[in-house]
Amino acid sequence: MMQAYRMSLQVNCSSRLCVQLLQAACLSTTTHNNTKNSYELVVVGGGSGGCATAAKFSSRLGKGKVVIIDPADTHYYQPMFTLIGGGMKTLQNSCKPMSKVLPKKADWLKQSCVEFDPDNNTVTTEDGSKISYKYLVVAMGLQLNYDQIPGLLEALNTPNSGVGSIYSPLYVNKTYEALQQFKSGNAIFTFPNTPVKCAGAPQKIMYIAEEYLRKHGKRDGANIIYNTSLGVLFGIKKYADSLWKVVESRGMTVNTRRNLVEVHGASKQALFQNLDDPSDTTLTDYEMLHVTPPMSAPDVLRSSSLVDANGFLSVSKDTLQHTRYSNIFGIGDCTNTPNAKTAASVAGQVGVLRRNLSAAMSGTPLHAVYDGYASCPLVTGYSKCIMAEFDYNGNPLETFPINQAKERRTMFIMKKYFLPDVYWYGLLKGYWEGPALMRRVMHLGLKK
Ligand code: FAD
Ligand code: UQ1
Repeated sequence: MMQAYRMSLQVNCSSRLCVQLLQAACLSTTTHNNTKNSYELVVVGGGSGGCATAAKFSSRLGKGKVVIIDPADTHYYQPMFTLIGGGMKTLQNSCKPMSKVLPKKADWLKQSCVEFDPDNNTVTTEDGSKISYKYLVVAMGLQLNYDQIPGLLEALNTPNSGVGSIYSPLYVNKTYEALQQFKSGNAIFTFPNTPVKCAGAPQKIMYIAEEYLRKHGKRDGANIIYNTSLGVLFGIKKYADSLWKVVESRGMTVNTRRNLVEVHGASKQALFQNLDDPSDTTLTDYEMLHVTPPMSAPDVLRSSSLVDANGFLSVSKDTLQHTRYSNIFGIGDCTNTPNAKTAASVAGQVGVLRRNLSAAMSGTPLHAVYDGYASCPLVTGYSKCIMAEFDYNGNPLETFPINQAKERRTMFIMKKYFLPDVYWYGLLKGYWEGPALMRRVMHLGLKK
C-alpha cells in the first residue's frame, strides 16, 4: 500500500484534478511504432538523460534499432518547478506530451521496466514482456519517497494545509498556494538526509518565498527557517559564501544537521531530529512548510544486481560504463557518479556517453572522461540568480568571464527564458552537450 504512494515523476498515481487535467492536455495516447522484443540499444527511462541518449543513438543507428522504455505520459522540465512554486510560471509551461518529445526514430515502449537480467541481456516490462538488448542505458532518475516521513502525504493531500513541495508536479502548486495564504508565523524549508536532485532548489524556493512575503507586506510577521540535514548551506565554498550573505542580509535562519522526521498536519507542527544527537528532537510550529522529500534510485533498480552498496547504478565515474557489465552504461540521477545531480550534469555526461558507447559498439577503447560538470542556477528571488558551475573536485568551472558567485539579473534571465529552450531543443534533441565549448571560447581558450 505504501509502495503505491512511492512515486517517481510519473504521476499515474495522481488523484488530483489539476494534474489530471494537465495530463489530459499533455496526454500521449500512442507509442512510437510497433515495438519488437530485441534491440541494438534499450534505454530505460525517457527523462532528460534517456531522451537525449535515444536522440543521439537513434539518429546514428537508424529506425528500429533503439527503444525507450518509460510509462510516463508527460515529460516535465523539472528545473521550472522552482519558478512555478513562486508563481512565475505555470505547470502547463513545464510539460510536453512524451510522444512529442521522444525521438521519432526510436521506438517507445510505454511500460515500466520491472526487472533487469544483465546476465541474459534482457529487461522485463510490466506486462511480462522480455526485451533483449545488445547495449543497455539506464536513465531512471530518482524516486521521491514522500511516504518515508509519517504524516507528510496526508498534509500534502489536505487542501490549504500550508504544506507544499516543488519536487513533484502533484505538489508544486501547493507551494505557491501556501505562500499566497501565509499570514504570519514560521515558514520552514527542509533538506532531507539523502542525495537529492538539484541540491540548490530547497533553498531557492526559500529565497523566492522571502521576497514574495516582503513584497506583500508580510515579511515582518514571518520567521523564515532553513532546516537542512547537511552540515553546510551549499557544497561548493565559493557559492556557499555568497549564499550566506544572502541569508544573513535578508534575516533568514539556517539550522544545519536538522532532518524532518514527522509532519503533524492537524496541529501544523513538524518534528526535526538533530543528526548529531538523534535523541534530540524538536517539534516546531509552522504556518508554511516546504518539504524536499527523501530520494533514492527507483525500487526496481535498487533491487537489481546493477547497483552499488548505496543502491545507485554502479558505473565508472569517468566513462559512465557499468562496473561489471561492459554493455551497460548509465546517465543522470540514478547513477553513483559523485557529481551534483542536475540536468546540466546530464548535458555534461551525454557527450561522454555518445563517445564511449559508440566506442563500445565498435569494439574500440573508451577514451571520453566525464569531469563531473554540474550547474545549479541558484535563483535568489524574482530577478536575481547566482550561476553555480563546478566539477567533481568542487572547483568552479564557470562558463562566463565574470564572477558567477555574484547575484545577477542576466543569469536570472538566462534561467527563466533561455535555458528551457536549451533543454527542449538542445539537450533532448541530442544537440546540447553542455557549455564546455562556450566556456573555452569565452575564456579565449585559456580554460579546459
Ligand atoms: P529524469 O529526468 O527524472 O527521468 C527519469 C525517467 O525515468 C522518467 O521519465 C521516469 O518516468 C522514468 N522511469 C522511472 N522509473 C522507471 C521504470 N521502472 N521503468 C521505466 N522508466 C522509468 N537541473 C538543472 O540542471 N538545473 C536546475 O535549475 C534544476 N532545478 C531543478 C529543480 C527541481 C525542483 C527539480 C525537481 C529538479 C531540478 N533539476 C535541475 C534537476 C533535473 O531536473 C534532473 O537532474 C534531471 O531531470 C535528471 O535527469 P534523469 O534523466 O536522470 O531523470
Ligand atoms: C545546462 O546545460 C542545463 O541543461 C540544459 C541546465 O538545465 C536546465 C541548466 O540549468 C544549466 C545552468 C546548464 C548550463 C548552461 C549554461 C549556459 C551555464
